[in-house]
Amino acid sequence: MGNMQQHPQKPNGNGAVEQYDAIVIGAGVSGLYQLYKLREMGLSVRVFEDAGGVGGTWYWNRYPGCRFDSESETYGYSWSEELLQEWDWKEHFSGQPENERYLNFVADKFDLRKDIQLNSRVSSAVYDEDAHCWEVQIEGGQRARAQFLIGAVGVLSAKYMPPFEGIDSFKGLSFHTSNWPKEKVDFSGKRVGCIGTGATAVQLIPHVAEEAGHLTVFQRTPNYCAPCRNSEVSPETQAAWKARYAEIHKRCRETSVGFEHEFDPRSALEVSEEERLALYEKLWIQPGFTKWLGNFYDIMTNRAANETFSEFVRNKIRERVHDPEVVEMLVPKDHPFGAKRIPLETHYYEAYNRDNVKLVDVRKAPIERITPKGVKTQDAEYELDAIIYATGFDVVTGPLTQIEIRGEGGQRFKDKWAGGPRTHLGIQTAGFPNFFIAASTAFCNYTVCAEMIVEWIADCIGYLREKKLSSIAPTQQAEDAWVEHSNELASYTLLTDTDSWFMGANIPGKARALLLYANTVPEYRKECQEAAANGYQDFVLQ
Ligand code: N01
Repeated sequence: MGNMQQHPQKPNGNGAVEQYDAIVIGAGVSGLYQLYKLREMGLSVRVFEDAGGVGGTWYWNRYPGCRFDSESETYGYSWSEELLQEWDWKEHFSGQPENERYLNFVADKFDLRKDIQLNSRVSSAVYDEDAHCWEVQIEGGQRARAQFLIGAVGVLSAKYMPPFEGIDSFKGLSFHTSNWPKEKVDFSGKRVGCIGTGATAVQLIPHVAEEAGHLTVFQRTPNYCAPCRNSEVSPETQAAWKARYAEIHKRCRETSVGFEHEFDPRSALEVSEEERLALYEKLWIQPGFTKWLGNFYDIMTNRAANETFSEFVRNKIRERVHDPEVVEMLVPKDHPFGAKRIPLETHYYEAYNRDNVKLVDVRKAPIERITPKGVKTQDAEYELDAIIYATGFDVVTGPLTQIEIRGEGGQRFKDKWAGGPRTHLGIQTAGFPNFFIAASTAFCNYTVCAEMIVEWIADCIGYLREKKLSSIAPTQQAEDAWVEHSNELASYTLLTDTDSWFMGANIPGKARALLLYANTVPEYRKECQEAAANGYQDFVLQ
């Protein structure tokens, strides 16, 4: 797994301030490509990465069953034909170990490690208005300066731990899924509790159920989980992908959400019930997000249309779980299908047919505290040897607001974003010149949009250098207009009236705002391209 020796070592903190053209925070999917792009343009670049290895999400989330929900051939980078031809995906929905290997392979192939400093958490970044550059401080005291600062910290990287009383008093083992140990955790014979039933828990639960002596799942809200239908990639399929990668990527750039799937342009309500059900059955047996993203377009915009599919999925769940009481606990009734992220599952519902698995409704009887012995809800105490917190993330805003970022006039990024993300194009924010956010916040197959954003940033930096300009930041008007436009688009969907991490509603006290951009990928790309093609009119250039 990669050669740690090739990474620059962290200095002890007393040395001189290092100087680079660009500093990238994070060596995940976006950060690695951003480094490659900027270095290709001749910039000196330093990546600071908190983790002990590259990979971002695929470094931290090592829990059993972790895999991506995108088809492998569409999730991998599209920007190097050589890479596409050299890398073989083993599974249609590739698992964490393979994804981490892939990103390490990329780091080695493109000799990226020499510019990535691991175990280096950025604690602050302060803009120097006179010099038009950023000064970054690493925990431990090291300092570095660069004209350009790129936050490639991902959207799902700041873990959320509910503030249960007594967490530290638990005598057994505790894990958060996004900070899972590298060594295999042995649950055999143990009494394990899992708090949460989001996409992460849905992947993990069947594996832990098989291994543990007993598993108690603490569920607050059931989800509409759809079958992943993962399988191994045959040599023939591999060869076929390699022959048509250009076509696959072109398709992903043209569809609404960056997958090969595309919504059906018909309304669910304009066809006969027979025709509707026939499509639902056809979608159901296909792998991946087809059931969501290949469905009638208005299941995401019209409650009545949505209900036809929501009920179809509820019935699919009812068919798979034996105990009628458990079934009713697992069937979602409080939100429409797709208004929360759909978890893809393999044997998830069957886990609840096992004798060693118990589902506990913590909406009815909430968790009161963690005790030395286990989990205490309002009506019982569950004695456990291990607790797994599959409790999610402080999404989109968390990864950036936990860094002390200060822009023009010393203004704090954290204060600016207290009411929700404020950007132009999702990439820059007014008052923070030369600071770019290289993370995809669109509803999109992650890599597809991330690549587009990384390239936009690289082109923008290229433009500044060519024109001998020292800084760029969006105008306040452009930012206000973008926020308004994003909110308007969101209001046309069913996303805004459901509590989910999409709305920041998973974190008590977090401002309610749609954290993702609800436009189609082609429209979003067009908006970004136009912003550059018109000479960055919506930006202040100095
Ligand atoms: O997090 P979540 P996640 N008491 O926020 C529960 C991506 N992902 O890590 O729903 C009791 O969805 C909470 O309950 P509720 C994907 O985008 C991708 O599962 O708020 N329970 C919920 O059940 C995904 O959407 C892949 O009522 C509490 C759970 O914890 C995103 O990551 C794979 C609680 C948190 O679910 C996040 O998924 C996996 C409390 N106090 C994940 N607080 C891939 O495909 C929270 N919960 C790559």
